[in-house]
Amino acid sequence: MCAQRTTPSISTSKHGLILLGNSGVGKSFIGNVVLGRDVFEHECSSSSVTHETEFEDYTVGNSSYAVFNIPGLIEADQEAVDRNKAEIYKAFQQRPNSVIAFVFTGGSGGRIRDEDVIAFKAIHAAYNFQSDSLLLIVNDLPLNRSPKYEGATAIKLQGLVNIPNVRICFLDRISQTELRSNETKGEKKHGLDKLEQKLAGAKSFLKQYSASIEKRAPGLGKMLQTIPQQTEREKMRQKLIEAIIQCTPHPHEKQAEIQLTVDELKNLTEESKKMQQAMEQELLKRQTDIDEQQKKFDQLKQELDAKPREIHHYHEKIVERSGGGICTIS
Ligand SMILES: Nc1nc2c(ncn2[C@@H]2O[C@H](COP(=O)(O)OP(=O)(O)O)[C@@H](O)[C@H]2O)c(=O)[nH]1
Ligand SMILES: [Mg+2]
Repeated sequence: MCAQRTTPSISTSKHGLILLGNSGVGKSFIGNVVLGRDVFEHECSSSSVTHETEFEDYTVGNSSYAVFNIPGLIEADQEAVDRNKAEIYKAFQQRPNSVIAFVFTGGSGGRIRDEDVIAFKAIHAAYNFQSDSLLLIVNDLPLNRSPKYEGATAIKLQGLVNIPNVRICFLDRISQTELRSNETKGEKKHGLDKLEQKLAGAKSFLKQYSASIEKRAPGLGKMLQTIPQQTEREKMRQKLIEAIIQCTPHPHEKQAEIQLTVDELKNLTEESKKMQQAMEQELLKRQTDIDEQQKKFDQLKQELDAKPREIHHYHEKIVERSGGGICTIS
């Protein structure tokens, strides 16, 4: 049985956001951040928390799209791997027309893990992802990483997955206190998130208030305006949604079964290690490319930091994109 958060009879979504990746990389957590509420169970454990494919509709006005929470792929025993494959197939059957976000963990000091590359390649070989509808996410990155980390890793990942110019989104590690949403788990809301509505109202009030203060006490009003800081989660959500709306959902048809057996893992890992070493060597010769890529990521970060937007801006933007956007109902 496929567990579904949104009852199919209620679901209005035709498109989906399918979050893939190994167990523990942060898929459920990222799904919750995108949805703006804690719907999916996420936990730190050696065995995976998500065993069955489930989805939750994210509604924007009259339109919605399904955010999928799927088990990881690689596990210690073959039976579990095969069960996971079946759960992955279910998501593609339910919403073939989707954006695919594949999550790598950056939690091991920013290093790209071989098992993540292996899982990506196995699923990619079965579905032949188009770069337009694909987003790679590197999650849980240490804040003290090298200033050229994104530039170098973007080039490395493109080489490892063999997809030139694939979209990549790098996510900072969120502090423990912000891992849970302020919302009660499972609480379902419609339209704008209540919390965001309140925040938007408070921000707008503060803007007017600080403008009037600024007239009387120059400097003080400006200071007041900068007080409502975005939380780490809000920043993460903004970055994620910015990246997701750049993607266009494409129909995905299974071209072949996902080929992955536990017995093959050792050899595949050796192969991946060799490839990573070769990429490291290549990176030494590509400093100019790394700098160029890094500039793009720094620029994006600056833009997001300078202009934090409320999430309803994206709702408008997504609705505006009718015809090609992820949330469009045709
Ligand atoms: N501190 C921290 N923990 C994270 C972050 N992203 C994910 N996690 C944790 O990593 C663990 C696995 O996440 P989960 O979403 O369950 O992974 P999944 O198996 O891919 O769905 C959970 O304990 C998350 O709270 C992050 O940015 N910061
Ligand atoms: Mg999960």
